[in-house]
Amino acid sequence: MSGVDRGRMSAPRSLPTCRSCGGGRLRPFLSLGKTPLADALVTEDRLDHVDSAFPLDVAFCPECALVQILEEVPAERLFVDNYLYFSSFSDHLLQHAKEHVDGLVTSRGLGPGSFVVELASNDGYLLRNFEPHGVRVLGVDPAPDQAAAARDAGIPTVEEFFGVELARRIRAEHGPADVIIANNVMAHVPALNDFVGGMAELLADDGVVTVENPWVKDLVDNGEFDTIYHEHFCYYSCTSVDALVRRHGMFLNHVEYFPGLHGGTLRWHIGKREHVSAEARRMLDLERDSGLAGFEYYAHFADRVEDARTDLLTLLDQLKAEGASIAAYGAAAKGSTMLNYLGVGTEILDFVVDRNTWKQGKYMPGVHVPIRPVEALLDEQPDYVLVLAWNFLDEILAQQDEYRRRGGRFIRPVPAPEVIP
Ligand code: JHZ
Ligand code: ZN
Repeated sequence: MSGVDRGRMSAPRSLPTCRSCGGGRLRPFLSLGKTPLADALVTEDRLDHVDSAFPLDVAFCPECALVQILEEVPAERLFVDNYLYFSSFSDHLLQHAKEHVDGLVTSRGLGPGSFVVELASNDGYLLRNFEPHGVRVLGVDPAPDQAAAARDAGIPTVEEFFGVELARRIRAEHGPADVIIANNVMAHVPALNDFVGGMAELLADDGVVTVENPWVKDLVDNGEFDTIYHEHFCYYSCTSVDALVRRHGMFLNHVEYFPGLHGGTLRWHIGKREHVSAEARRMLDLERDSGLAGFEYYAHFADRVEDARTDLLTLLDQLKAEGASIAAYGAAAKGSTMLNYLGVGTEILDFVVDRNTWKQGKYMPGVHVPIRPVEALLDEQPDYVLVLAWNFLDEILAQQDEYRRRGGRFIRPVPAPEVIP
């Protein structure tokens, strides 16, 4: 396979300090070698270039329990230059966002006098749900195409990275926020304390911050190693979030769990006044009892990831040996980690399909598998489809009745390789 400058293991180097607590005792537990940037899809004219690859090593902080990667690729390169993720391409996610907004409007009594800020507001997929309620909203997102799409949809959007300085400017212009929403962004932040400090700066004294992110417990328990990539600097638990927000005078007051979202997502409710719910207490206790605040919890993860790689490669090789044709579904960031870590390219996969029109016509980073519209599944009828976006498996299966009726089969890679019956 060509197309990526890959060194299996990264060179030994001095370890950085923890992104949250600043502790100096990070303990690495997994190396995925060097991988290209997961959302840096390759255009046709760049196919004969070598894609830059960066070490992808994961470590645990014994002082605050935060799991984090060691490499820091500049955020501009990740989210301004190479970012084609648009939230609006999943019906499941759109529904989840709508329910989130409806819940907030009811529980917080939001209306025309309220002010809501969303960090990483993407194409406005979530904030647009406030419109019927007359709530004043502001999106913040540094990704240019997504911010433009949101503005086109009528959502005022600040096209900048969020931190204390921007929080002060927003507060000076609009007043304090009654609600701050940060979904799938806290993992993407290199300067974590500046980001959370900004939340504290902007939030009204009686306001609430809701933060959603995949749960590191599910990542480890279900072997979701492909959700590790350079955009994701951190992998959270209630324990690490509690420590983080307390440092900024806020409290983790409540927790909700969505097992079916992105492989297992938590929604943390954070406020300036401490009133910890029984559910938040229960989750913190559960994490303590399961051991995820100790290194031992992660110590054998690398072996399990290596086994998962072997199992999936064995299955794909066996199907190819039988003469089967194989495509993939989802030009997702996690798909890039999966294919590059496995070293699977066009010798195994004919193409990847994706609904996101921005991704179609481009190629997966490193392995250079072409990305086509979803209709290619019916046009070509490959024997098998490897579901790289396994987090949307149910939604994808529901759409692909016809492909399956004609004999096509889906392969789920995570938690263990499985051909869907
Ligand atoms: P998707 C994203 O990760 C981006 P990714 C981000 N880095 C993050 O943190 C996590 O989510 C949480 C397509 N698709 O969202 C759309 C279809 O084609 O799982 C996407 O390109 N048809 C912010 O990129 C891809 O699949 C469909 O029916 O790993 C899914 O990517 C559906 C539902 C999706 O994750
Ligand atoms: Zn720490």
